[in-house]
Amino acid sequence: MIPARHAALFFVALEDIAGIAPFGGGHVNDTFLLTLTTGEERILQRINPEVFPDPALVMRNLRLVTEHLRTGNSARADDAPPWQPLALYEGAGGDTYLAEDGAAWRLLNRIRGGHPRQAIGTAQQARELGRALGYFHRTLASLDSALLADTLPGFHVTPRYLARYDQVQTRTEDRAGQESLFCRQFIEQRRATASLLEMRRGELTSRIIHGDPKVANFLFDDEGERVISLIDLDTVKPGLLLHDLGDALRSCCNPTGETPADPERVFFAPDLFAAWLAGYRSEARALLSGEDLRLLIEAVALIAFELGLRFYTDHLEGNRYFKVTEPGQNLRRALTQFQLTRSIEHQRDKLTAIAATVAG
Ligand code: GN1
Ligand code: MG
Repeated sequence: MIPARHAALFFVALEDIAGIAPFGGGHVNDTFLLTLTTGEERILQRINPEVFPDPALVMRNLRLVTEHLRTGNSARADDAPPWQPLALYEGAGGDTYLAEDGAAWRLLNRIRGGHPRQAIGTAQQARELGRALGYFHRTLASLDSALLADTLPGFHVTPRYLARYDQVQTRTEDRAGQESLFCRQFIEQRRATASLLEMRRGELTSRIIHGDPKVANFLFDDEGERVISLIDLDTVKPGLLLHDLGDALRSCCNPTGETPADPERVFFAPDLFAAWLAGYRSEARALLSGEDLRLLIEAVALIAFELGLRFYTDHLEGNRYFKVTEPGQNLRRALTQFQLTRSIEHQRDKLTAIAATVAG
């Protein structure tokens, strides 16, 4: 991998650079904050080729999507703050990325006054997250999904992750210990549910989805209450709306975040669920079908389970996919998602009743 400073020179002149520093908490790509001598800030990013085998396709999707979000003319609700779209900068020869040894480097705007959160705590914030994803879906519903490539084939196909887990767990030694035992039992008990969304795919709504609408990818304004942007568009591609709703809700309704001090205490908050769903429906009511709504709770539990399975498999494989900063981190991330799955399962009836009321 070339140094970030070297990549930056594809986009800006050396004398215009005041500093470059690692930035953000992404698990997959390498991200840097580039500060110019004018004081302006940009986001410099290297797309991880181990995860995205064809970064050129990622960049093509990104160009189409950012352009559509900028010009798609989709009004936000009257009381919503202006949406701040992501934008790409051109580099040498007008290209939007530097190809380097299978990877791609790109330069994006830093959203002014935008602040990420790792978790949220109030119903108002949950409602804002729901509204923002609803706005995003509604705006991209007018972009022809056939124009977008599938940059990560099989991304939310849970049985595929299960098959990978099955391969890995037979040949790893690192599966002793209480926590690992818990994970293995947890996975076995839910094996049969893994194909739920795949089996029903034909009956569910397909649209352009974000693919990774976790809390940390929404930017809040300076006061921390209103969402002004949605970042990390690498996984935007055609998919099931329920993939996005499942992922957004498993993240939004977990007030302890993805790396709590004690995974045992993780729970799924019904009040945040109700607020999120009301916010989403205020922007995108027409997109969801009755069948989508009927499977909503199962989808949230499934995406939480899927992410736990991905983290645990990566732990067994030696953390090759998700970056870690300390040993055992992917195991703890897995325990967190499994605990969350269990909390959703325990509250199934209550959550179903909430969904029926909000959607009714
Ligand atoms: C990964 O790279 P990052 O942190 O934006 C992952 C998502 C997970 C998320 C969990 C391409 O996203 O699927 O839900 O971590 N992205 C990819 O934090 O695998
Ligand atoms: Mg991501």
